[in-house]
Amino acid sequence: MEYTLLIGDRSYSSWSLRGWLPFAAFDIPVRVQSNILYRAAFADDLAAFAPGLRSVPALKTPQGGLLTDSIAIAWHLAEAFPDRGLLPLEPAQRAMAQSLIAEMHSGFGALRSACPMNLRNAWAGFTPSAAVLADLARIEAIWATARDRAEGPFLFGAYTLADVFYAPVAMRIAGYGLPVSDRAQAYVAAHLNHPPLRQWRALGLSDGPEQPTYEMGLPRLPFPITPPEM
Ligand SMILES: N[C@@H](CCC(=O)N[C@@H](CS)C(=O)NCC(=O)O)C(=O)O
Repeated sequence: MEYTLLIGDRSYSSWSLRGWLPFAAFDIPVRVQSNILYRAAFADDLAAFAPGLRSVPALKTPQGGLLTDSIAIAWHLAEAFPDRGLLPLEPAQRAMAQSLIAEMHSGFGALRSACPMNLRNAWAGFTPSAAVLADLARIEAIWATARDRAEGPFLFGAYTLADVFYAPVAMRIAGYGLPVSDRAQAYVAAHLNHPPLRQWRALGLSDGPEQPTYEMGLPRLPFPITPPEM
């Protein structure tokens, strides 16, 4: 028995990315079932995975459990694999990581709605609203607090679930050219260089057609992942 994870289009589904990254980053075996958002059959595919399911990601555990939300998947895996570093061990750092994850999961609505994650291409000329800038200011502040003690490129030095939850934020900053400090840009670059993230992006390019709903009506730029993908 193994985990089975249901996801949406890798290029667009930021919550699916948060569901999948822990498996790739912490070397936990998983069988992935991918789906295409907004197709007529999407609801049927969700129902076939679990009756009444309304969104991705969703995870079936080897013990027959069902988790229907990215944060539940994160907490489950942190409990199930306590020795793999999914959360910092030091109690104050661990509490901060849990808080950062929860704040991401429940917040930053202005950034999320104005800048949908799109890993197919970047956009030129995006002008962030005051609300988006306020979200970015808060994100920069909490990243800086975490990174003050970090020895390594990620929020708590080594990669943890906190980075999993902010990976799509980093992709938005990269893809929309959002204005952040050099320090925050260095953290964004750590995500752009993270092999699981690069693998996810590469797989997403052949997931399905471009989704018109993510068209921003702005000039397109190549997505800023360099050097060339694996
Ligand atoms: N709070 C949920 C959000 C999941 C979510 O909104 N997923 C989107 C894709 S990124 C979805 O499945 N949408 C289905 C739809 O809009 O029909 C989580 O953290 O897992």
